[in-house]
Amino acid sequence: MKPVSLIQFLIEERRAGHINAELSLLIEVVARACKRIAVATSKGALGGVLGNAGSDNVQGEAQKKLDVISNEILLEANAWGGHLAACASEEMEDPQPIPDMYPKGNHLLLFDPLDGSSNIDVNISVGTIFSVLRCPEDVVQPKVEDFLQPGTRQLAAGYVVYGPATLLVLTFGHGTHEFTLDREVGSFMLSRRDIRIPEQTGEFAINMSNQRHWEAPMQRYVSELLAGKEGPRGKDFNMRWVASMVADVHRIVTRGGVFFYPLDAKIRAQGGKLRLMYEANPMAFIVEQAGGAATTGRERILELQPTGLHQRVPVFLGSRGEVEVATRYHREADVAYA
Ligand code: P6P
Repeated sequence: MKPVSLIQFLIEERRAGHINAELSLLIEVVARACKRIAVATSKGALGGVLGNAGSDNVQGEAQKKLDVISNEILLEANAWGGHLAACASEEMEDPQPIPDMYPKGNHLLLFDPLDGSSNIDVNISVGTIFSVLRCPEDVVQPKVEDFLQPGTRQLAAGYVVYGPATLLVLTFGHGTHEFTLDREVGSFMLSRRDIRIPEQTGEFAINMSNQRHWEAPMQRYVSELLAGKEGPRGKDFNMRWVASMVADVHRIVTRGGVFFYPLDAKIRAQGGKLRLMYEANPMAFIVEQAGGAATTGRERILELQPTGLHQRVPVFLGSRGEVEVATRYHREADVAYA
């Protein structure tokens, strides 16, 4: 079968009425920017871009040089095309409007330009996560509140994982699809159409070092997994934790599994570790479109009404069967202690 490029796929999606020309252009621009990020991250020490930038982001986290570079690449690529009204990024406190010298479009783009960047200096896969919303009618200078739309309103979501291969995983709400970067040609080529995440799994991902801080239902759920065949689950489980959400989620999208970043006593005040608008929502959209599930342990992530651009939430996502068990345990505990 003739290989399908991202451009051809986007034309197919336009003909199917799933996307319009402006959204198609937006995805092309983001994909092209991510190819530049892939080049920057692949230089390693030779590029003089490892290590910290000497600044902190809005989360108070030390920014890596590549965080700043990746953010700039995405902003610059998206400024002039006329497909966006504004961008929001993990690396910027406030939304960045499209400069007045350029035409404005009807979309809002949110992104974590380089998720997992603490792994860069040790050469472990990192990635870009992005989410696309519609700009509210008649809004020319979008403000924070114009971005605060539930995840069910996303028009598109995707991530690019910079690993041994550079892969783009994308959804418009009509399935989840994977594209592999053909470096010789410079094109993303469709490598998996309509991905399905297995409903059951024997593999979980969580940072076990936080175990003593977890809520009781999380303690119960994970201890049952660790009890294996002899325990109440009656089977052994394997564990993985890359500490790069894009890499962990891509493994789950590829072979199934379940990912947890639960509330714990250390981060309760912040509401969680991962950010709703440009990490949890796009990943939840991608995973649900592949037949998986995504909750906070209590609610469906995509239905949350955001209260802040950098709001954090607990994240349970992946194989539907395991997300449902862990979520049930949390809901039962809430009722028991209500
Ligand atoms: P921890 C990376 O910093 C990140 O935001 C996600 O990519 C990743 O899943 C998580 O934090 C790792 O957190 O606490 O294990 O370092």
